[in-house]
Amino acid sequence: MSVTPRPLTATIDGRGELSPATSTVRRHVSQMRGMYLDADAEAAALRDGDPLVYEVYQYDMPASVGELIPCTTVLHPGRIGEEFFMTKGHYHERRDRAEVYYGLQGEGRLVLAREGAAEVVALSAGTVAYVPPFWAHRTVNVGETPLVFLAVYHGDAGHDYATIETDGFPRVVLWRDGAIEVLSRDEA
Ligand code: PAN
Ligand code: ZN
Repeated sequence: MSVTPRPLTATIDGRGELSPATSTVRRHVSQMRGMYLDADAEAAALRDGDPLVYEVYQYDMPASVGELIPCTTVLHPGRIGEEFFMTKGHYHERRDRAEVYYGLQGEGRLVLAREGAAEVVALSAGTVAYVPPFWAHRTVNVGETPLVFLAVYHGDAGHDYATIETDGFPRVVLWRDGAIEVLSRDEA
């Protein structure tokens, strides 16, 4: 039985942690096996202490259409080979559910994909980014400090990671020849 939520306020501290939160996710390289282009660099990172890539602090709400779920992501700086640290990325299980991101700290990119189309937009402190219905989304930290953002999405959206684990994203964001490069995955 779902519980009707009460009004809530929460705060986001200086490192991006939402408090109170009812669930926390911490993803290390080992939880993203196969998602980075460079398998040797991934293996080296796993041998070298399996670094923490990102953390998510969420205040869970009932999984129903009228609800909104607030959460923050702290995406650490780093790379696997040339490829910047990134989130796994997902479609919403209910594909027609949109989402809003609000950048709080750091310098990143939001990679969006839908049916072969792809867009990569900048996400930094002060950016409001709209993830439209039906678009897969992943964030990438292209800076040297944590990328922190607030996300708000529908209670019943759900997360489909399996499609991304199989298909990947059509764009990759790399540090190559001293510059941030966005390339088609096939030409990287
Ligand atoms: C975000 C993401 C969060 C972590 O809150 O869930 O940044 O990324 P992954 O879920 O892809 O691991 C969001 O888009 N929620 O719907
Ligand atoms: Zn989402």
